[in-house]
Amino acid sequence: MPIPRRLAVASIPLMVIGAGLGQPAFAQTADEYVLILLDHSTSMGDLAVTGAPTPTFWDNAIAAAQNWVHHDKLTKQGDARPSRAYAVWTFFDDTCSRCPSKVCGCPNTQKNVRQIWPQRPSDCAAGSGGSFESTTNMCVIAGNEAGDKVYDLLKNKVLASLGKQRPGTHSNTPLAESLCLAVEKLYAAARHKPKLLVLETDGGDSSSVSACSGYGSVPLPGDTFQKKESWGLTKGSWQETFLRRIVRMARFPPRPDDPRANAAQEKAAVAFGRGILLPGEKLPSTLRLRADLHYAICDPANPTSAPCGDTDRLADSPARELAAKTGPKIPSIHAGEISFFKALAQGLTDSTVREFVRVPAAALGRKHKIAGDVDDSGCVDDTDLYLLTSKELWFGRALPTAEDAVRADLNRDGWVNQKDAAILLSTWGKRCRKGAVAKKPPLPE
Ligand SMILES: [Ca+2]
Repeated sequence: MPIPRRLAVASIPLMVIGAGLGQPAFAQTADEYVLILLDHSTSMGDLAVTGAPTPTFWDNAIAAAQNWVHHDKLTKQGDARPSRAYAVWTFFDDTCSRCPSKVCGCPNTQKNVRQIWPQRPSDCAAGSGGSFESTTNMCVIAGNEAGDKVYDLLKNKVLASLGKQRPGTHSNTPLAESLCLAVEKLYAAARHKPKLLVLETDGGDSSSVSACSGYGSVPLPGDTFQKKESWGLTKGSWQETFLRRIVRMARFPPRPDDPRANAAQEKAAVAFGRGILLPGEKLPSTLRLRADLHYAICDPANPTSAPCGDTDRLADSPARELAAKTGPKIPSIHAGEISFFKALAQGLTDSTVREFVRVPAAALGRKHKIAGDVDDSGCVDDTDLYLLTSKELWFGRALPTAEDAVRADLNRDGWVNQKDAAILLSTWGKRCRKGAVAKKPPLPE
């Protein structure tokens, strides 16, 4: 297999599964179990816009994950909201710690995943709305009013602080392996309860070495699984091996307590029967997927920054030339990966794929005469804050044609969130008549 130039990888030692797989679960107190998996590979640091140094795909991934958490928080009707257990995982990168003298730049050691949050019971203790479930190592957020604070903690503290941790320069993409571990974790946590995997990625599996790994598949006709062997996926592709693992979860239950036993279960599931995915096998009925795909459209006639210009990507075979000087425009994420996630979302209950495609920075946000004056009334006051935090806009996307959202996107990153509210509050009361503005409110959640 070719090695992607930007993701230079030396030989990868036998993987150590483990981090974050949690303990075997018995008591399941939540109605739903949610795992947020954030691809923290080098290429996630690529620009999500052309013409400005930010936002990156990573910034967008964090904002998109915050958007989902906010969405979940708002599912409260009266006092009724499902109680949900959450955990946040990222790809594990310990490159620096394992280098001699902690000098970065040595061969990559990133492999599979680790749990970022919660790490200890106190991580969930925002008021009385959260509790640490020791059997799953997940944070259960209450369905009532008290849970709001924990949703805010997850959204505005945990995810926001992760946003500041830029991907390293030697971080590869163990996507297939991480997907297997994530679904195994959810299955072990709550076999019979609803499970949700939230995935933020730019694709390009480059370093999976477990039984779940493989080459990239060709795209599926119509982005749907076919009723035939391998469901229309390339035999032995990572997409097919991942599916083989998850459709056989009941027959080969994960062993989160024992990495070696778990790897054996993966291997057995993937090899079961004739190995290939069979037409009669079914996707798990209790699993949902929210996949957010972050990518650029690379135009050979108008080359832009990375990932366009890369000589090869490992997600498919043969490797593609994103650096081609001629030819059609192509997405930086492989067509076989977009197609796979779309088919998966179609095949699973209530599942979604969102595509976050690189846009010109100049198209985002609005420069107001007075920073923070969302409605351009000439004064920064509660009307501006009211508009910015309205249910329709708050923590949502702000792309051209959504005029209200674009006006409220003060830092011009394509989102309306706390970063914009902070700008508004920094100019609170500016140019307003004396005594006409209320005391500056706290940063809204
Ligand atoms: Ca913004």
